[in-house]
Amino acid sequence: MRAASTEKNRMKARWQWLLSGGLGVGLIAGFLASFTMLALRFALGTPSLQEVLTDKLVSLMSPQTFEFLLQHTFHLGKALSVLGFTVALGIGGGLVGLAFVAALRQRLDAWDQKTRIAVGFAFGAVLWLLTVLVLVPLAGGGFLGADVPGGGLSFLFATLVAMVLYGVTLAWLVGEKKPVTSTEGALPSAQGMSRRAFIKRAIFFIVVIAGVGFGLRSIVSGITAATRTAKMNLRDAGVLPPDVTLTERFYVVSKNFVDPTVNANTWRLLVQGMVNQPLTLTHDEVTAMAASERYQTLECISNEVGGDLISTAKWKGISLRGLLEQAGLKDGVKFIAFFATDGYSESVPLDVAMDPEVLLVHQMNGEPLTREHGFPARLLIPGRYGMKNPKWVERIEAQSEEYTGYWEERGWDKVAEVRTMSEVLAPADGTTTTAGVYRIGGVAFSGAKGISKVEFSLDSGNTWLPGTLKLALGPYTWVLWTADWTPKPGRYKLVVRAADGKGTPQDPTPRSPAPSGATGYHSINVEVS
Ligand SMILES: Nc1nc2c(c(=O)[nH]1)N[C@H]1C(S)=C(S)[C@@H](COP(=O)(O)O)O[C@H]1N2
Ligand SMILES: [Mo]
Repeated sequence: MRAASTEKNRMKARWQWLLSGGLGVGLIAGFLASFTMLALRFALGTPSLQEVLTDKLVSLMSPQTFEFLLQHTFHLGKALSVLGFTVALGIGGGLVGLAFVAALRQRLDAWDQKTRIAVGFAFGAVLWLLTVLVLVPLAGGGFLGADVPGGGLSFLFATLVAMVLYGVTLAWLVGEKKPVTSTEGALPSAQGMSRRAFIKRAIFFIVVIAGVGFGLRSIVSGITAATRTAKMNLRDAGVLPPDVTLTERFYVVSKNFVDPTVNANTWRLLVQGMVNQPLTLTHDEVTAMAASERYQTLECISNEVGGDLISTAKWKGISLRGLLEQAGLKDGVKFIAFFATDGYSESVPLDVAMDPEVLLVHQMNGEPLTREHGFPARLLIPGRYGMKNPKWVERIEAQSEEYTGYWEERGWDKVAEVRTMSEVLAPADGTTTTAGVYRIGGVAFSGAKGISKVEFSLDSGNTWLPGTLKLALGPYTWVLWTADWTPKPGRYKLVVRAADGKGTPQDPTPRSPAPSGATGYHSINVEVS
């Protein structure tokens, strides 16, 4: 009877130990490792495993889902996904810890601390190999992280540090939590702790605090940056925007959790592939080349009807054609591909690339490009949606085959020609005012096709009146339109439509942005009392 209950208690103790010793310790080690991975992301500038996994998640989304997220919480979504994977890796660490202890239970008791730490080190190294040989390739990061943008050795190093930290912490803490079966197995008392043991502990706690602290900091800064972009007030409600958008109010779209910070001193522009003379240009060389300046509007292909992912700037840069001619194209070149620091890529057929109007720009509104708009250089192509204008360009490659770019691979239109659009921005949708004289207006854009006409309707599209067009700043910019309106009291649905330079009317069929850009007329509701 007594023996049976002792046996029961021992079983219970074992299970408790397994849970607290395996799962609990695994969770501590797991979270420590995943936070450390994030912390190293900022120290080394290499994307974390969490970002590689987030990229995979983004690439699995249909253009529709992606488009939906972009309109709502994409910027925050990327940060939340990184946070989610951080938690998932921590929990994964807990489960692996449980398995580790269950498998090695007997032996763990026999090993001394040194042996356990050595085993933990080896275990961490095995987990690292599994990560870079299996998990990362499955997540699209390539064998040994070869395709992790800006990754390379620092990515391997960061993941190795995190995994070894995990293994060692796990094996070490498991020993500390050995079940107390007799007095000799009890935890050493504080006075009994040797100087060396104390120092080891102190070092461990410093690592924990640094790892978790910096990891938390990077999550907070990622989320703060994301929230800032998501909340960016791109334009003032109810007023006509200026012809040229201030750089700080120019819309920002990127696939990244953290955008690359490129060092101008070490940056090189490579022109390679099927060329006679590959080029390697420094930042000084690129900015010293003959440049041209022009105004151009960019619009994201994900911009909804009436959306604000559209802005205009004055850009300055060098001719892509000039670069390609300097390198000398070989026979058989059909496509020019562009590769960016963040792993983004794009391509255009040769004839498009040879259009003398295609620029590699390094200035925006009279200043060097800002980081979020692609410092030090980005492509500027007339008539195409934003996605065809890669930022942070570092390599241009002449190829004989069609190359599928980042968003095209995820289902978006490979030509991505801007569809004619128009918006009514003044007054704001849902405005209630009193009778008076109003100037209404908005913008119209067709990429490189020009705008010949904007019309608006005050009666849901039954009758149309001409808007007045302001002279465009250039052939590739939006056009501001206005009209004077002296309404009588009532409810109005204001609708707008445009026609391109050839008079081709804007497509009235409502279509969401994915996969080739939104169509349909923009309208707003106004009440005049
Ligand atoms: N390297 C790189 N270039 C990129 C992207 C990106 O994620 N990475 N996003 C593209 C998309 S979808 C758009 S709409 C434009 C946005 O440019 P902007 O942020 O300067 O407005 O950049 C394009 N170029
Ligand atoms: Mo975009």
